[in-house]
Amino acid sequence: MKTEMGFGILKGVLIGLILFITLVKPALGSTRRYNFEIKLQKVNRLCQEKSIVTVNGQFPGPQITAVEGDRLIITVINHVEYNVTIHWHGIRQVRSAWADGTAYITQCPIQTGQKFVYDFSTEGHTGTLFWHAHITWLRVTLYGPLIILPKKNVPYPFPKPYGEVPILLGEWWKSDTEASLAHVLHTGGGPEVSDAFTINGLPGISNACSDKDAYKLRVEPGKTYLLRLINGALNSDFFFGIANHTLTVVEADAVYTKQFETDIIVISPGQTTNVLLKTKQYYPNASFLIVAKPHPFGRVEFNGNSTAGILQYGQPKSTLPLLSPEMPDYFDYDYANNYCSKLRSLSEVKVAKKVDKYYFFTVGLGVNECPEDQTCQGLLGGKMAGPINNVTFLHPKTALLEAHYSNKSEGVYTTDFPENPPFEFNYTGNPPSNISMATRETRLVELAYGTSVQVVIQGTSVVTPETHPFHLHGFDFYVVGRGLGNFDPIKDTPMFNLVDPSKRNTVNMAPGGWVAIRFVADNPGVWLMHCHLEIHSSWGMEMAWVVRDGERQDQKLPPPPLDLPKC
Ligand SMILES: *[C@@H]1O[C@H](CO)[C@@H](O)[C@H](O)[C@H]1NC(C)=O
Ligand SMILES: *[C@@H]1O[C@H](CO)[C@@H](O)[C@H](O)[C@H]1NC(C)=O
Ligand SMILES: *[C@@H]1O[C@H](CO)[C@@H](O)[C@H](O)[C@H]1NC(C)=O
Ligand SMILES: *[C@@H]1O[C@H](CO)[C@@H](O)[C@H](O)[C@H]1NC(C)=O
Ligand SMILES: *[C@@H]1O[C@H](CO)[C@@H](O)[C@H](O)[C@H]1NC(C)=O
Ligand SMILES: *[C@@H]1O[C@H](CO)[C@@H](O)[C@H](O)[C@H]1NC(C)=O
Ligand SMILES: *[C@@H]1O[C@H](CO)[C@@H](O)[C@H](O)[C@H]1NC(C)=O
Ligand SMILES: [Cu+2]
Repeated sequence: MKTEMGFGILKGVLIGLILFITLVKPALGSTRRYNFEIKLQKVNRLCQEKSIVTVNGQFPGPQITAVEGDRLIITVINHVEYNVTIHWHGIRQVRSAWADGTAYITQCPIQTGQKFVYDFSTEGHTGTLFWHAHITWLRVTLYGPLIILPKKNVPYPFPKPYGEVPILLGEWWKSDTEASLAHVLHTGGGPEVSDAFTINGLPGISNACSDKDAYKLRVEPGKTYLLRLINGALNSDFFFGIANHTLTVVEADAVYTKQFETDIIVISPGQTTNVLLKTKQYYPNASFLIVAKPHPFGRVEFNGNSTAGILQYGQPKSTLPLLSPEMPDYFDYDYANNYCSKLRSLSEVKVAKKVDKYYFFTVGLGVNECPEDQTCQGLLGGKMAGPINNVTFLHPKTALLEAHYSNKSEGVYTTDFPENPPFEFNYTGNPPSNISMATRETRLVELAYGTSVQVVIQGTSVVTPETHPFHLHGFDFYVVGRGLGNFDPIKDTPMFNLVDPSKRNTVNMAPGGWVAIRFVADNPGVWLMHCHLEIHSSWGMEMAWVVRDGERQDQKLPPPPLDLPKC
């Protein structure tokens, strides 16, 4: 009797213990390994065969899929003549800054014949992200989805979709983008443009040589699909819509949003957006175009041609009429700005009310000096530039993170990046205003661990007002405010949304507008912040934050991996 009771108690304790362990112990993710062989591959687009740089011969590149908490170990082996790094866009790399993949910021590039193992955790992320090359313009073909599914038994905040589909928007260039970049940086003039935009690597029906050139999404009636949109284009924002279908936005940059319906979404380079697509209850007697229409970052005609795929119910019937969605005008910045204003976090969030450091960054076009032995094609006889507070970023010859870690910053970088522009002017007044030569230097901001930071990014109309999708490495930030014209701290600060602002890694502003972001610098490392329009970042529209170690052991940057490439 007594022993039986003893056993009963023991059993109870055991069950309790097991329950305790399963409930309290964080579920350890599994380890997923991928091999990325960087190699050339011949592909046919726009009626032309071209050799492109790919991962494993695939274009777009392979999808990485993980469950939140999984550890990813990705071995990148470089078989091409170019230097390569791969960035895991949107992964915060908490205490794993060495794996961020930003050339000359967190690592020296992986040179021809070398390999490097990226090793990082997906803890704290769910949703749609992507990976891409982070050196020169190689990301034109080196990009692919990075999908992180919720942990087991954690549902989406919407009914489980019938299907999930990645939709990558990109560019197709007939010319060699590396040569084109070298040329534009040498002459200092304006950039060339791509020949077509793409959906999942395909230029679409309006640019097609054959049936195979357009992306087709085959769907069943009466179902809900989750479309995972990724803007991997070098230099274009997009409007995106599907004829006769309304989309429900549920996530942006791998953070759930308050859901809202829209016919057309707006997506900038570096951004991702998840939408639900409800298909019709019947097989409609039509095919529907899936359209990505470019939305230029400046008020000049770039490549204005949309790309279109097809949403197809059941089996294709060649006689079906093709329906087009109604798209905003090419230059409709109001539509884009209103769309961005609608994004809100799903639930209430705790934005730091206390700000330790305020920064005001003017971003826009400018000019760098022309070397003496050369004539340049930019304004004032100089080279076109993209200064932030009159400083254009100069990539160092060695990795900043290594210099920081080994206390050897001298001669590599300084920590006096200006907190404000050199002087006040009417930033968004009638252009051209205040054009002057900007410097080209490696200046950073150094932050103590845990600093609460606010940055107002003020677009200027110097030369001409343009949009700038700003991406921050190492952190997500809250978009607490946005507006048109000049930021006014007295008038605008009280209007900030500290209740349910969207949290993301890339934010865009209207031409001649501003955005205010907040983040807490609780991740040690060196983190690039830059415009995700490749031409602007190549023109130096970049800066970096050095975040020092905290006091505690788990607030310190671990030593570099042994196989970290050397410069
Ligand atoms: C598509 O939308 C147009 C315009 O609203 C409408 O006339 C047409 O009937 C719709 N077609 C289908 C198949 O839903
Ligand atoms: C749009 O496409 C047409 C046909 O392919 C092409 O001739 C034209 O140059 C393209 N427009 C732009 C702005 O690239
Ligand atoms: C860099 O300096 C800090 C503070 O003086 C020191 O704790 C650390 O060990 C140094 N790191 C290296 C790699 O020398
Ligand atoms: C700045 O320029 C704009 C456009 O010319 C003008 O509307 C605005 O009044 C100016 N603001 C100030 C403070 O001068
Ligand atoms: C820029 O604006 C400031 C303030 O309005 C003015 O003092 C300065 O002369 C301007 N510089 C140029 C190059 O226009
Ligand atoms: C920007 O920097 C350059 C070089 O130091 C300087 O000549 C110029 O006056 C600066 N421009 C402004 C607007 O401060
Ligand atoms: C590749 O990177 C190394 C190390 O930074 C550098 O010395 C070399 O010039 C680079 N090669 C090219 C083609 O850019
Ligand atoms: Cu920009």
